Amino acid sequence: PFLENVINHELFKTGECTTRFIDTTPELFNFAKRQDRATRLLRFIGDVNVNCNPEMKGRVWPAGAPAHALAAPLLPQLSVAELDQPLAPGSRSKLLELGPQRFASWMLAQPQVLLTDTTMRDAHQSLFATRMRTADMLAIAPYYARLLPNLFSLECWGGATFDVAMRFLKEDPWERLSLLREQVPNTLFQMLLRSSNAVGYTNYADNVVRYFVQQAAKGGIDLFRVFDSLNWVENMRVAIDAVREAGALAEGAICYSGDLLDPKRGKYSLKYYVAMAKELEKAGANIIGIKDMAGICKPAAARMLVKVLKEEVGLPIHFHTHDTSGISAASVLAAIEAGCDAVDGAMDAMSGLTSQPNLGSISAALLGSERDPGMDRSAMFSISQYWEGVRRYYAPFEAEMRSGTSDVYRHEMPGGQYTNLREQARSMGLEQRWTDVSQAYADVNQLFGDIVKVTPTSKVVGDMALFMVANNLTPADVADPARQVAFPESVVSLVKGELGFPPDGFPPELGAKVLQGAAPLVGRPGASLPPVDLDAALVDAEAAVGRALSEQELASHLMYPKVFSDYAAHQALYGNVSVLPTPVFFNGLVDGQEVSIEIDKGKTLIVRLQGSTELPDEGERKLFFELNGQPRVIRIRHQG
Ligand code: 3PY
Ligand code: ZN
Repeated sequence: PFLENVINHELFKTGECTTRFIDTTPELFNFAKRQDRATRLLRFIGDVNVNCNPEMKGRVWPAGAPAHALAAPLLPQLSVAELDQPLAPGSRSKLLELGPQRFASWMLAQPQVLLTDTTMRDAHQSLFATRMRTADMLAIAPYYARLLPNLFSLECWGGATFDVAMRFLKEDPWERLSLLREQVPNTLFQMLLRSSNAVGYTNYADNVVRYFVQQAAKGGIDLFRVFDSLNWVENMRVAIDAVREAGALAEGAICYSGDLLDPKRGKYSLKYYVAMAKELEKAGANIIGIKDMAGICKPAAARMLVKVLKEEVGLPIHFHTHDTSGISAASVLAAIEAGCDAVDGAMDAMSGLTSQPNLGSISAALLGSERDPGMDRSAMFSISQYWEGVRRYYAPFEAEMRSGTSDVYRHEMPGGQYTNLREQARSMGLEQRWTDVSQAYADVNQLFGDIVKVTPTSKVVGDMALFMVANNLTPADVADPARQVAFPESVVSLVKGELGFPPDGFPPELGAKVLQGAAPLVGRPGASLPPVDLDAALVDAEAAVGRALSEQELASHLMYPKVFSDYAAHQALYGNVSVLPTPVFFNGLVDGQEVSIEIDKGKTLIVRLQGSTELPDEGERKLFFELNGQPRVIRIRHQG
């Protein structure tokens, strides 16, 4: 601190100070007192109590579910001795033994269907806006490792979780990955990667995508589900190559669109899907994923698609869907009957609605069949009971959706987008016009030429739909060449080709109207983006956050520079808030409440809030805590 004061002193900076500088400048000895970890956490809790966690503003707890009265989620009953037992080898052990190629052959040779649990990624992304915190995953992780060693994979990273962890939960996605990895060394970890958009919404330079994949593989990801938001394989190659180079499993995913059973939707035909699967196989994929992000792959379509893909490509097939319609388990079972090698689902309490279908019920339904996954169903149920408790913590983030909706076949919104778009509509005062918004979404899809809708293209379709409803524009108005329309920026970017192009391009009339004479890009966007100078980016990022950064943190900066520096500033002020129990993180403490917080292995703080001054005293409130039995007063400025 002394040296810092010297270097930062105005006189020192002018270079005109003499040897008497230290003697005549007493303020050099004024050291800003660095607050210890406990004090910083108390400050955070105090801030939440006085000013509310910004994440909770405008959110309400359902009646009868007060945040502070929630019981802790129930962990499965295992003794310490049982938890100390050596772990049975699992799918990851198999991958390490065989390597990716032979592992894919091993998958093909399994008579039983292999199961992926999406609870820690897609399920909460789709049910409660991706808000699940690391602490809630970490507590159950050792039980997965012990109780379900024959699970195929845990989808626990990527997609929207990367951004949301830093932006809203103020935690480090890399730390989440490494802590989970420590607890679950035997099961494959799976992530969702948006090809050239990595875990963002924009096209990154090729070397940034490569760098991100390298870091993710080093950090513990074994299986990368790679997709492109326009199903353009050309745009997926850099990511697939990087995954292969890292020695991980590359799952090349086909985003299911249209309706195989509807002759009027001829664009997304069996021929289309087979051609794409073959391209992915040639591009180096180890597994073919069918990614039904909206949950519109009907049972007969799933059966037909899996059967044909199994005949036409030599790779294992992995089916993913969403239960928005309420009947997606039928599609999963049909896919399994047709020979699908692996399928996704979520644990009971985190399944259904816009999430994945119910893994426990799928397992039960297969009992006695030759595809029986052989899961310990009572273990699955005990893990699900834990998730039931966790889900209550996040009640204010859940959408007002109580049943499946067949309307999904009309609007085709991805499960992960549905609740978000509904909330966006609400925040724009359009909650009463949800039917108009979802109809506009379907109309925009047609205006754009019936495109694949998945992050990030789905976001553009959503932006345009909201724009049309807010401005009372009909599809005919938008298409009318004589009518001026100030298209949202994301639409201009899409039509320009900044996310790539659909195989048949965008409709030329739309291009002419949106681009107004500007030329679209030629080729894939990554080909014309110059590589990022990673050394220079590190210097910039370190300057922005004022400390040295790890390689992983550089990857965070490359994905989301502003989100990352805001997160780093929060961390500098409050420390690592991911150690707080979820109810405390979101809601603070009530008077008399006591919690224990493990800030490090074996180092636990016992925090009790005794009370606080009611009225802001000169703009501040005082909170009286007890920290490990010692009184502590924290003053928090009231933000009004
Ligand atoms: C994501 O990209 O986050 C998705 O879940 C797409 O379905
Ligand atoms: Zn999904």
